Amino acid sequence: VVDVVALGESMVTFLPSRPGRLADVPSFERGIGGAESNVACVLAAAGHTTRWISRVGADGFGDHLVETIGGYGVDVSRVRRDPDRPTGVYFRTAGDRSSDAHEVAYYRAGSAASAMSPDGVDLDAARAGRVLHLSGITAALSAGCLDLLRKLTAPHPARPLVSFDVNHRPGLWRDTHGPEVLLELARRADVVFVGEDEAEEAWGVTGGPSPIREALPEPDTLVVKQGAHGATAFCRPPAGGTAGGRATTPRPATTAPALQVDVVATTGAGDAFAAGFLSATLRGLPVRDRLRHGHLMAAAALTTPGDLAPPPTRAHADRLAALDDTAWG
Ligand code: KDG
Repeated sequence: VVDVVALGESMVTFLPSRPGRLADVPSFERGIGGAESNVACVLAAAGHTTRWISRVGADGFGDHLVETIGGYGVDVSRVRRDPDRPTGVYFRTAGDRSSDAHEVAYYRAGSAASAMSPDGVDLDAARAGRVLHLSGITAALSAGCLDLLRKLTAPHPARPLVSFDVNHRPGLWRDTHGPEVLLELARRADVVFVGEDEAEEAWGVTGGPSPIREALPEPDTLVVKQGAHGATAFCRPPAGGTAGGRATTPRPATTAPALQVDVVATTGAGDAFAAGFLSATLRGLPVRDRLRHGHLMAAAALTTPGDLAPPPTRAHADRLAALDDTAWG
C-alpha cells in the first residue's frame, strides 16, 4: 500500500529572474508547481511511498512534469496524457503570495487536468493509499473536477484517510460558490489544513483558530496555519478515548510556533507544511511533533524561490523536532 496518493493539477511554473511587475520582468526560469504534487514530492523526499494522479497534455511540458515529479520518486504511472488539451502553465512575480504586489498569471483554462472527472480517473488507484491528499484548487478547475472531489470525499468502503488543503485561490473561481464548496469539502475530510487568512477571506471567520474550529467541527484533525506565528492543530484523541459522537468529541488544541527564517518566497510552503504534518501523522508521532515536522518542511520551502526545496533528512528533522521548547519558542 502506498503511503500517500495526491491528486490534482500540476503546471510548469515560470519564476521571474528578478523582482517587479509581470509587465516588467524580462525573463523567467522554468520550474514546476502544483499544490498536490508538491506534497507528494516532499513526502517522497522524506522517505514515503507516494503516487501522483493527474492529467497532463501530450506535450513537452507534460513530459517535463512527469519526468521531474517521477524523479522525486513519486509513482507517476497513473498520470494520463491528453492528446487534445495542453498542460497548464503559470507565471508569477517574486516574493510573498500575500503581498498586494504579488501577481499570478495562470494559463490553465481548458488544460488537460481540468478535464478530470469521476469517469476519467482510476478511482481505485486514488483510494489505494493510506492517505489521499486533495485540495480546493481542484474544485475550482471545472465541474468534472468538482464532481471528482465530491466522489472521493464521499463515504466508500475503500475510502482512505482524506486530507484536504483548503487552498482558496479566488482568481480561479469562475463563480461565487467557491467559499461554500470549500467548506462543504472540508467538512467531509478527515484532516484539514487552512490558513487563518484563507478562513477570513473565504468564510469571513476572524479571531484565530477557535472560531475556525467552530465553523468546521467535523474533521478529526483541523490544522490552522497562522503564518510566521505558527500553527494550531485540533485533533480528536485516538479511538477508545473520550466517549461521544464524531462531531461532538472535544478536540484539544495544540499550538507550535513556526521557525523564524528569512523568507525568499512563500509559494509551496503550505504544501511542504502539509507534507511534514502528514509524514509525522503516518509515523504515529504526537501532535506537537506533527506540527514541528510541518514547520521544518515549510522552512525549507520558504527559503527557496521555487515551490520545492530539498527537505531535511528524516534523521535531521527528528533531531530538530525533539529540541526543547526554548529552541522552538
Ligand atoms: O501551493 C503552491 C501552488 O499554489 C502552486 O504550485 C500553484 O498549484 C498551484 C495553484 O493552482 O495555485
